[in-house]
Amino acid sequence: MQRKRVLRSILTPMSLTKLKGLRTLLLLAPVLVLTGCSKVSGLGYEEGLSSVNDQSLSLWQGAWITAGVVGVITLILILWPAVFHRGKKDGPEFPKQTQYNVPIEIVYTVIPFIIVAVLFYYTAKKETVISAHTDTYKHEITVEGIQWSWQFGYPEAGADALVTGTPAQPPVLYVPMGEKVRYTITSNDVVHGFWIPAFMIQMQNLPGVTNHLEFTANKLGDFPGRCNILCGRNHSQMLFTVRVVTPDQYKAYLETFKGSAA
Ligand SMILES: [Cu+2]
Repeated sequence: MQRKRVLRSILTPMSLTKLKGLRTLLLLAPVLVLTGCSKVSGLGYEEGLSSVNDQSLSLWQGAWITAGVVGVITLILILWPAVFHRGKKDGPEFPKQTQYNVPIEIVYTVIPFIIVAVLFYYTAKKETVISAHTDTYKHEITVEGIQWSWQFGYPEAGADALVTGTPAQPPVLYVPMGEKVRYTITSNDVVHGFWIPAFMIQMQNLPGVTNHLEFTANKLGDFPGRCNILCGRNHSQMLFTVRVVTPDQYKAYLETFKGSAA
């Protein structure tokens, strides 16, 4: 009895609570939606850095917008009963319990299925473009993962045109701007992950498997590269730098190997 009296004193009249709750929800929803939209500039990624960004950025943004909309709707659905279905002054201790409501159960099964299906469709569509193998690439570069660094090879400059890094001296991967490169991705020992965060790419270096990835870097500059598969003790030191240079500078870089071999 004592507890009921305390509860009654806390509860304001239902009509007032309803109005206040509705006002809060109406104010909250656009604020959440707008803060979500203003962030969708790149969400940590830059536009146009590589041919992969051209595909992945809209997918990344779209997934976040979807998550934002779902999040806002979910929040409203959580707050709604808390605000509008509070215990009534003289109501029973428990509200009406609803079970086995088939239409509601169908709705909350079908909606997530549609969300997953839409995300899957766009992901598969982009992935097909990103991982496509063509014969229109201009250059070839080999990327071998080794515990715990990288070996980059430039077959155009000869079989010996190899750059091998160490954890103490991370290697530099030279890439020509605006020209498509086909990367051959292999491993010398365990599974590694060739990852250039800014370019939105990652592909695993698998022992005994040869992977290929084709993309074009479209902005000059240095970009950090990483291994993103836990591959052993010095995994965190498997760093490299991607240096995007002009096609002429790239040609000159390849010449340095020929010079040293002669
Ligand atoms: Cu690794």
